[in-house]
Amino acid sequence: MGAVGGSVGSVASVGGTLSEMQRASWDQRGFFRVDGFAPASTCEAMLERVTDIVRGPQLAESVGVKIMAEANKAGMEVANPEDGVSKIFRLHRDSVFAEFAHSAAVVDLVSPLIQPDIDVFLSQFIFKTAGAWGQPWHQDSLYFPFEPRRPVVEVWLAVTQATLQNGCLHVLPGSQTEPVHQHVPDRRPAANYGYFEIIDHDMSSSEPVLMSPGDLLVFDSHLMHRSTDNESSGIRAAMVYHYACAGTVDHSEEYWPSTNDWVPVRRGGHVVPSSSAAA
Ligand SMILES: O=C(O)CCC(=O)C(=O)O
Repeated sequence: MGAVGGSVGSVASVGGTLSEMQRASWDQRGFFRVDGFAPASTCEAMLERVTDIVRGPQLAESVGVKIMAEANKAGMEVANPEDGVSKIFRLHRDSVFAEFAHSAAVVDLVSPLIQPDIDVFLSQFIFKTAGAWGQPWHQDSLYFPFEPRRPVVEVWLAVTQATLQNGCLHVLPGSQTEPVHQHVPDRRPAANYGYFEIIDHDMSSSEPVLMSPGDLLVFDSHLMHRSTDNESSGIRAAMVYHYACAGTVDHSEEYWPSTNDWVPVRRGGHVVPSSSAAA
């Protein structure tokens, strides 16, 4: 199937069915990747749009985003507003971000993992500019006090290259079978908002996930993962979405106010177009 913007991923799905490789990786390792999923033009459009949003307070307000500052740069003078930003939440009703979230290519990948009807409830653009902190070992379900708790699926799009030096993701294959472990607050002084860390598990068999712009990682909300600090001089950007069952009861508001925003992407076996979902 044509992926977002028309490019063809190396193991892209057809009609909501995972390939054997994808299914085996999902079942055994808790994730799968689709290299070359999105064209360069999609990544460039996302970076351009989010940069406009960060630089334009009125635009940011009209889109309704929530902006999280990069704590490791607090008080520092930065050349551009985005250099001091860690993440931007609530982008999935906006332009290129909505188009991606509702694209048949993405919904097809998520459909075999969540049945029957699906919402996208969380989106984040992670800037991770030079010097930004990584996010310590965690399971996403820590952040999701939902009924039912699962399934929740993350879709992580590399907007730029993700390397060991600039702070790629690392995953612990097989850890999706674990319950949600105890997390302690990120032990770095003045760590980023909401960062918690697993310290009671052996992570020695973890693997780095090196990615090129347009590559996609799809993973389970119990998979243990982290990212390291950006020690390069460039940006390591990613666009992240979370999907769950329509009708999920969400108790997040008291913990993470104004972060989630439930929007239908699949109903009755069909993709819900972004324009009608956002209306
Ligand atoms: O991309 C990163 O640096 C961290 C992302 C992450 O942990 C997540 O998307 O759950």
